[in-house]
Amino acid sequence: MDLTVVLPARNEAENLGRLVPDILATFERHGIDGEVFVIDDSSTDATPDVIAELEGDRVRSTRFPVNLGRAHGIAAGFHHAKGSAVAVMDSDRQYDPEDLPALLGALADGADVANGVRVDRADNPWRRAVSRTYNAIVMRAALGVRVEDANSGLKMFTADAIERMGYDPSSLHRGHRFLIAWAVASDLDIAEVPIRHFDRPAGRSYIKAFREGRLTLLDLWTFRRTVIRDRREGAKRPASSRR
Ligand SMILES: Nc1nc2c(ncn2[C@@H]2O[C@H](COP(=O)(O)OP(=O)(O)OP(=O)(O)O)[C@@H](O)[C@H]2O)c(=O)[nH]1
Ligand SMILES: [Mg+2]
Repeated sequence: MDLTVVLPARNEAENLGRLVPDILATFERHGIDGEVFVIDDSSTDATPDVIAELEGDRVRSTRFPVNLGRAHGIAAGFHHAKGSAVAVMDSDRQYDPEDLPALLGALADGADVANGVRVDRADNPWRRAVSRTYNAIVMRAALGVRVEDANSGLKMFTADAIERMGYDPSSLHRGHRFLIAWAVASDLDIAEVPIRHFDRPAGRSYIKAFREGRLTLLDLWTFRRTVIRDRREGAKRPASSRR
């Protein structure tokens, strides 16, 4: 199978009902042998019913009995994915499935990871400023990650890259914000691909900027002490003793 699209979802009934058929239509149009894997993170709206309607050969899902958060949803998607490439896409319809072929193209050209870069962001100036600060301070200055938009909701990885990353967000509060930093720490080759971005057409965002900022900064500290230190120590060990 060419591609698994992982959709972490919490209370996205209205969006999933449109997004999943749109993704399947993209597969059809571009001759992609693909599947969709939805993680219903203990939604309290009609998300489970919508998923039950959509499920079939090319649509699978899992449901968490308690809310574990987006990063754990992504980790579950990585675990269950069957594709030789795996995309992570927000299920709020702020991204366009028609951008998936360009990301696949970047992997076909040799990248391990294709990171979507929102060229014309539909966010308000405040959100854009928070994001710029995050990219400049957390990603670039503190972690040396030189990508334009580390936090976009559309990214793609080769299955091999996922294996090499060993992504385990359990020590972090907001591990999904560190996916690209994780890839960089794992010495993966990252391509940046321009993508479209839209206003959320339905449902609502649960992001609270200050809480998000505080938890992400705590995570930065943990990330440096755990993931980065482990990789450095792994690199120092003789090759024969590495996993
Ligand atoms: N698995 C899981 N997914 C979640 C959770 N919270 C949000 N999501 C999903 O993560 C994606 C992005 O959520 P949003 O709340 O829109 O966050 P965002 O796009 O970073 O923020 P905005 O820019 O405000 O839209 C959507 O697909 C949500 O359904 C959660 O607790 N668990
Ligand atoms: Mg969103």
